[in-house]
Amino acid sequence: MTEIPKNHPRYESLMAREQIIAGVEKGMTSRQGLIAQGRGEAFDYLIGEKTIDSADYAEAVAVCLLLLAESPVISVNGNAAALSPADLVMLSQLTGAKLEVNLFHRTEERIQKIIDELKENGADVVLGENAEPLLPLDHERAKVERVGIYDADVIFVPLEDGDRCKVLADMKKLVIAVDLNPLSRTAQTAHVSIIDNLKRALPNMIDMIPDFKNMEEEDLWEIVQAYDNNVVLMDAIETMKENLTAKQNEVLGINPDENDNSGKKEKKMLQEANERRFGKMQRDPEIAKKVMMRGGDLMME
Ligand code: PTJ
Repeated sequence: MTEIPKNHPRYESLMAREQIIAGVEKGMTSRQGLIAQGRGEAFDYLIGEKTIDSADYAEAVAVCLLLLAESPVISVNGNAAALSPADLVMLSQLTGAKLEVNLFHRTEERIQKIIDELKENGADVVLGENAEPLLPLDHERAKVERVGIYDADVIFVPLEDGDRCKVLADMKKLVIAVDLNPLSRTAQTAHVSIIDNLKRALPNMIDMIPDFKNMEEEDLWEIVQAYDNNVVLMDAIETMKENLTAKQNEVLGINPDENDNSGKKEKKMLQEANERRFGKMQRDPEIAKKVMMRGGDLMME
């Protein structure tokens, strides 16, 4: 494992990478999981690498749902097991949700290794070994345990890959997804979409549990019923747009406060900034060619 200094500005993100790599080395996480992590990192960067208020709200609603459920299940894949094994076990113990390993790139060896990891982190029972193809899907995620995901009323699915989420929703189960990509099929299909990093979402949810545990069921239902997932998705997308605009302004040296409301000034400044950056290139076709070729090299690297 590469030693990451604690004061590195991207410490958390680099540590998560190391955890995923360790998961692959242990045989728990798939190699495809490395790619999924990279995709998550990109969206985390856009959201500002923090839990935004709407995600915090979705996390609270998720806790309420898990506490209200009669047979809640936490579905665990190779990435989740590598990133947050102890927190997954803790969430399961505090909400009474069962843990079930369910994999897209399923091998019995990986199932066993993930079960062992969760047990090493304090879990008593972990489902997944006795899975049958009970879901109407043409891939390995179809395999679930009858006493687990198949019979569950509320399912927590971190880092899902889309189509199972839809199948579960079609089976009238309530699905809580954790996915940093608000545009993914999972995020668009789940009933509660937590647009946050699993590594931040889980401890935050665990912290909230004591407060909600003391509440009456009807008050918990009230919170759940007032929830609108579209607002949460919209807020995440808006936040990403705002962060991108702020970055663009920073790069182009634009002070948005100086702009008039019509946006004309901003447009002109953008145009000027673009001319400054690309003007020389446009005037000199030879430089333009070189830059384009360099771009091609970069893309291939
Ligand atoms: O362990 P397996 O065999 O079940 O395979 C698991 C992976 C994750 C490889 C599989 O489910 C997969 O390919 O997933 P996708 O389609 O890449 O989707 C993963 C989603 O999770 C993407 O939308 C990522 O943005 C998101 N994501 C990645 N890391 C995190 C994350 N969301 C929250 N927290 C993260 N740390």
